[in-house]
Amino acid sequence: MNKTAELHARNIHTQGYTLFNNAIAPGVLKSAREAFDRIIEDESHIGPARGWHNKSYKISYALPIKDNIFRSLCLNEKLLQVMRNLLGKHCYLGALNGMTMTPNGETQALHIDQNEAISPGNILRINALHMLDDWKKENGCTRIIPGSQHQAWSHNMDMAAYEDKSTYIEAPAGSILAFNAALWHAGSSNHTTLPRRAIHALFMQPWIQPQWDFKKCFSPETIASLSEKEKQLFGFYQQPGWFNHETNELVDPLI
Ligand SMILES: O=C(O)CCC(=O)C(=O)O
Repeated sequence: MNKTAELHARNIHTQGYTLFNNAIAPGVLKSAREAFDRIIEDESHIGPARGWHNKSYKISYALPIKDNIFRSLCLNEKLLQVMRNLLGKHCYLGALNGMTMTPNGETQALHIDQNEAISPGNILRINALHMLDDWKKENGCTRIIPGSQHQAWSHNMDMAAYEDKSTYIEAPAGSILAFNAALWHAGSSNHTTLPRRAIHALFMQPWIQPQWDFKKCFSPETIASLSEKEKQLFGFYQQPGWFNHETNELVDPLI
């Protein structure tokens, strides 16, 4: 890894997060915004009833099956080398969702993005939030509590009591905020008239179950068009090793 990648990895170990600047090419940013807006609009007839559109945000799940731009968005070597360093070379994307904080919406409570309440010293998952807009406190940027990935978390805690420790992550569109999924964080209330958009790319260690089994999500036609890199990224090879009784060979799909 180069020095910059090492610094990102160290930041995630120590403070729980890091920020990549200028990480999304302008053309990709434009296409991702257009595709995301269209998808949110297309789902507006089902979003509220399913809880995807609520008082604080609108969310859309499994984006790579809805537009091809989300197949390539995370094939970003600068990000991937840090993910592989921290999660292992066979790490993969277990979810790729989009979220926008609704104008004049409510704030989210501080939380973590995994079921394991504490995994001291271990990084199981990293959420890489791709910013499609300039992020400011005013438009509901993510807030985090630096170092909180080392503390136990529970649904019963009064999270409002920790708000004074939070840092608002302000950064220009095209940046990526990557954080240990055990870091306490939340989307904040958006006080502007425009949505605040982000694509959440959840990287995980190879032995962890994904949120989405992309092998099942993609159509056979799309699977036929995926590159090897895309298949690896979307977890097509994540399965336990097995013993082939016909050839008496051990088969490890990850090698
Ligand atoms: O988009 C954000 O600001 C963070 C949202 C979040 O933390 C979540 O939905 O789990």
